[in-house]
Amino acid sequence: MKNTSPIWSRDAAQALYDLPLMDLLFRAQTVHRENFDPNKVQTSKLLSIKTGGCAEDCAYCSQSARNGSKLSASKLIEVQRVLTEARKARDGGATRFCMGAAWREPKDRDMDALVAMVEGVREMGMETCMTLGMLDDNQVIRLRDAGLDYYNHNIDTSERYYPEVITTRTFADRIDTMNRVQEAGIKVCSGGILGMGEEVQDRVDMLVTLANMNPAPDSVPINMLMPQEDTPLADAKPIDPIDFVRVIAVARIMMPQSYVRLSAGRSDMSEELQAMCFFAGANSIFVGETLLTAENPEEDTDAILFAKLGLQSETSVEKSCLDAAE
Ligand code: SAM
Ligand code: DTB
Ligand code: SF4
Repeated sequence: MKNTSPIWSRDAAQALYDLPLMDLLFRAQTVHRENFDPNKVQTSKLLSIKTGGCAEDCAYCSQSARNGSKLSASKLIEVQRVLTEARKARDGGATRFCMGAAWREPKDRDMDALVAMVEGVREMGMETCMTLGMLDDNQVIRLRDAGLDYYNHNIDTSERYYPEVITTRTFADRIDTMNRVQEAGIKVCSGGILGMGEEVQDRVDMLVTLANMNPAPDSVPINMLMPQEDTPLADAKPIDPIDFVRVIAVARIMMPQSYVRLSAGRSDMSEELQAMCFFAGANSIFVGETLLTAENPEEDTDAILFAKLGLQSETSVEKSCLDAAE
């Protein structure tokens, strides 16, 4: 069965993190080659379908109403607008379309529109992903029946550090929604953010939690904090880039069959750092010049990087061949 792997202990995970970098990278690249084509990168496009005014107090987020950010709150956007953006993303080569909403949880009155978005994007031949906050059983079933492929719900950090970052929900709330989604047969996308003032132990613990899910998430986004003005983490000390690479490599080794996504923060990363992340086993990125509200490299910049590194975007056909081979 996919992504079933041994239970990882903290000590074993920490021992990987502490390896000499060359040994860690060699192991990660070896595991990567056993499971994926090392020159292919999956590409996803994000769209914010409801921006700002969020009731949660995530200390990193520009969209929290509690952070006093200047970002104004929007309503859920029209289904047709979503489908227009999805078509553009598909024509630009993205294979997965991720729709994100700044909600604590969706309201039942929004469900018909969300279902129509999933159905419409699927009809275009793209994989669908949503990230809408917490979900109850009914909402999970409706999204599953509409054909939702992935649900993104990040644990963001360790259980220990979680209350330092978010107080309006608990780590356990997060795990509950992930279990509900997984039990309904939707694939889970879950990862976290580095550079929020956490200790190395928190990064390791976060990976242990993810790797020990049964199965591990199919997709693991690793975000580098993009400091947002007017948020409590606006002046957080940036993570050392080599430590960032270590986390990617450890994630690759602990979750050999998951897509590890080099997510937010690429616009502030050098080509060399991104290349090292790909070597460490990252094999997915967000494409397009905006994430949800923050910037991302322009398409031309990514095209130049891919050409320099000899990387290619994974096509939907290749993805379905990989799935069929399992
Ligand atoms: N509201 C939903 C939720 O929190 O689950 C979905 C949207 S939320 C913006 C999705 C994820 O984006 C967060 O869990 C976090 O990991 C990431 N994120 C948000 N702001 C970020 C920032 N400033 N830098 C890096 N990652 C960020
Ligand atoms: C994830 O882990 N990163 C994406 C996606 N999942 C939804 C979001 C990144 C957001 C970066 C900040 C912004 O655009 O506001
Ligand atoms: Fe809201 Fe999600 Fe931002 Fe937290 S991360 S404030 S839940 S939009």
